[in-house]
Amino acid sequence: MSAPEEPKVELEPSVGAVPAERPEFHPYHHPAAGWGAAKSVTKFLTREGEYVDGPRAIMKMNHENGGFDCPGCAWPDDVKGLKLDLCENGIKHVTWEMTRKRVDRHFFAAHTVTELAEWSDFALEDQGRLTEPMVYEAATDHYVPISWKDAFELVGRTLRELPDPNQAAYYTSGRLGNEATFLYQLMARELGTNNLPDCSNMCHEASGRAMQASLGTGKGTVDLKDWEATDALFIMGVNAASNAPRMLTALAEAYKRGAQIVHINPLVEAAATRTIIPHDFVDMALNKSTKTSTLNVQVRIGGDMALLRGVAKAVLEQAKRDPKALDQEFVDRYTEGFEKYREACEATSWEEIERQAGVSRAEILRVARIYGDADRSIISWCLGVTQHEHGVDTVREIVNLLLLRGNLGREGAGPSPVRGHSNVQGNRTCGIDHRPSEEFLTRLGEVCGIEPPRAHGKDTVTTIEAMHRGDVKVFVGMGGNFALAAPDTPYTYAGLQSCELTVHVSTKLNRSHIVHGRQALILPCLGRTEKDQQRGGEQSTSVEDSMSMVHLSRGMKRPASPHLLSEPAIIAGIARAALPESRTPWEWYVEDYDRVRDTMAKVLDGFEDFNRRVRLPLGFRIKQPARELVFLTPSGRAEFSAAPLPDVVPEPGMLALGTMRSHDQWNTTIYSDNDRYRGVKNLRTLVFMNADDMRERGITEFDAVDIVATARDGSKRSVQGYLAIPYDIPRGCAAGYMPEMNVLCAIGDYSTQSDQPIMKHLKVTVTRAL
Ligand SMILES: Nc1nc2c(c(=O)[nH]1)N[C@H]1C(S)=C(S)[C@@H](COP(=O)(O)OP(=O)(O)OC[C@H]3O[C@@H](n4cnc5c(=O)[nH]c(N)nc54)[C@H](O)[C@@H]3O)O[C@H]1N2
Ligand SMILES: Nc1nc2c(c(=O)[nH]1)N[C@H]1C(S)=C(S)[C@@H](COP(=O)(O)OP(=O)(O)OC[C@H]3O[C@@H](n4cnc5c(=O)[nH]c(N)nc54)[C@H](O)[C@@H]3O)O[C@H]1N2
Ligand SMILES: [Mo]
Repeated sequence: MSAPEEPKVELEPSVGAVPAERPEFHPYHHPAAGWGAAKSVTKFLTREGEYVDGPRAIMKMNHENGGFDCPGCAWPDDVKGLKLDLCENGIKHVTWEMTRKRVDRHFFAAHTVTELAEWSDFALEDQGRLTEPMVYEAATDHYVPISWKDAFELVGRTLRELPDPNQAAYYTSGRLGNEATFLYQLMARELGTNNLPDCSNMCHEASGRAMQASLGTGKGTVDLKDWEATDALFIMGVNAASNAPRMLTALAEAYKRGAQIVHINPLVEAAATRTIIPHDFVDMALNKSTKTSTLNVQVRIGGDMALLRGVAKAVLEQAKRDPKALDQEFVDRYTEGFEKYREACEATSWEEIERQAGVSRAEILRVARIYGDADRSIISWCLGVTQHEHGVDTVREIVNLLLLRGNLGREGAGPSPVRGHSNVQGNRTCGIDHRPSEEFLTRLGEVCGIEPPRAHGKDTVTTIEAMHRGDVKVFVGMGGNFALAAPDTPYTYAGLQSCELTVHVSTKLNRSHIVHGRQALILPCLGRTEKDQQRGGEQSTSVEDSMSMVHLSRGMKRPASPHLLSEPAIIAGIARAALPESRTPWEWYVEDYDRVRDTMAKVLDGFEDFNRRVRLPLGFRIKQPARELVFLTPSGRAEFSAAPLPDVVPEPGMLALGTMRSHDQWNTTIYSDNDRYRGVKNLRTLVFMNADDMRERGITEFDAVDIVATARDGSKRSVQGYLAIPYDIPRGCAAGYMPEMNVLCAIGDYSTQSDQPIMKHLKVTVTRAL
């Protein structure tokens, strides 16, 4: 192998990590977004040296006809089009990708991998954008340059030599565009495996499975127009001001129009108070805030299902006096299993509901009254609902409640999950699924002329377990940061390290490059903000948002390095090397992504006439049969579920701990050690606790504590020296940050319903550090 020539890129010295400062905690009393956000953005842009390019690029973001889709969250673009619907965190994500810093071959020559292993995650990503393919050289413990051709050949050869194609796993993080996604799953299936673990396995798997079972579709049924028409919004388990900031606009507009907005969350997050609408310049100038909540209910961690059951019980009790409380006609006509559900509600006592929800009957009745008074209701949720043992049952309970009053298939009503990564929903739509349907595989096989494997593949957790058994030897990460995002950090590290080959397609240096297999490759790709020039001209890729809108995204910046390849080109390169005899026209597809879309249109439901419709000004919406009251369930009707309530109350002395994001992070990417809306500065190794729980344990503010988590199998995992912060959180509950706390999540503690790691309900003890 000969080392390729060095690419010429603009280099800037790195500023290094932000210096450690004294931790601070001052409860936040300002509205969400507004000037606090503007100030934070300015600071961030200045630090990243993006003063000029940043704002100009941002003007191109999320815009009708051109521009790129925000690589941040999956909240839909404003349907009114050209409004400046930006958010602080979207700006950070874009700027993060467009940084002028570069991590080049000189950087890798200057540091061994062992040395880099000592660096913080912040420091690794802060080196800037990757510039050329690198391969790990064991003899020197350095990453050294490798040509694309040799890199593809290394992956191809290793894959060809595997005795069983199921010994490779192909991970996806939700940023991949639809076209790359389609090629990626095609490659895996042509190679003979359905091992397609993805970030969804840790995120909204429960939502998909629950809605599939209840409604025959894995997706929500509402769009932004419904949000604008609804009478009552129920927002469960989402920190919207940080993680879906553009939802703030929808909440403020709903409030102004007199809609009810109920937040159900153990914490009163910033989105549950008031906001200054970020794009409303008059409001900004006048510092005028709008409320974003009419009721906050601080449910116990894991108590949502009990709370929903209580609301349903109240609706059913009310219906005995007032038949209008129930939409009996809808129930009779469109649903199945109502009587059993009614019995389940009646059989669940108020005492049990109160105990499990951690909310009084009186407060539950207030929620029920709001729900009962509203003609049209939307229930929206995110990880606070899904990352639990009983995540599927809880999402099904959400649907149960909606069905009782016919809140489905009409304007302003329905279930509305808030997805995570900008294209995580599109990834699933376009075939990233370790449990693909027979129907999909048959169509894929027919259209693409391959023989897809039928056996289900591995998800995130089972991939890690298989690495330990030696059953998965090659790991390909298409984006993401598997080492840190997955549960049980040391166990995941050991799994990756036992691989024969780890390959990461990435934009920036991260932990997953440092915790590597016997052989390892870093393959740098174009980001979403960058021009993607192929033989057929400049290319666009399509993405799907939380509300099933598919539209095009086109980068406009010069690539961070001339040696970067697009994700489709990298997949095609690997595929050709691994499948030299393949009849799939890999290179031809990459020349013009319209060709990929033409094939996708034949394989995927709802993608007919894809190339034309995706070019419509706002793209197109994938049809949701459930919205038309067509239910692709075994009974052909929407199915009530009558699951018993789980027991979520911690044993005496224990706390239920939820891991979550701070305001200043993107999953495993940490922008700073601050969490502005929760009033925290310069601190991530913390645990939020109820003041009474602290007192009971003799702990005061900023005391160092040890946290020990007990897994189902009785094994224990711990962190030491975390600082305790008294916070407005129900008794028996605690919270702290991922990914630091992933060391506390046992690999075996995943939901028996969704296979999702239980990241929001760890059983822990917290004691003062000695
Ligand atoms: N800026 C930014 N945006 C992001 C991300 C990011 O890291 N940074 N990540 C993206 C991704 S991949 C995802 S999936 C989403 C995640 O978006 P969120 O779901 O908001 O993510 P978390 O930070 O885990 O916050 C969980 C929320 O649920 C609450 N909660 C915890 N336990 C419970 C419970 O038992 N019941 C209820 N009702 N609430 C509970 C917590 O208090 C918190 O408000 O955001 C996406 N957007
Ligand atoms: N304890 C705990 N753990 C969790 C969670 C939790 O709430 N608690 N949440 C889970 C959830 S919801 C999710 S979604 C996962 C997130 O898991 P991942 O999606 O695996 O992690 P990210 O941190 O989003 O990935 C960041 C990396 O993506 C790469 N990247 C960024 N942009 C691009 C691009 O355009 N192309 C490519 N190829 N690479 C790019 C960069 O190299 C960056 O380092 O974490 C999960 N882990
Ligand atoms: Mo996610």
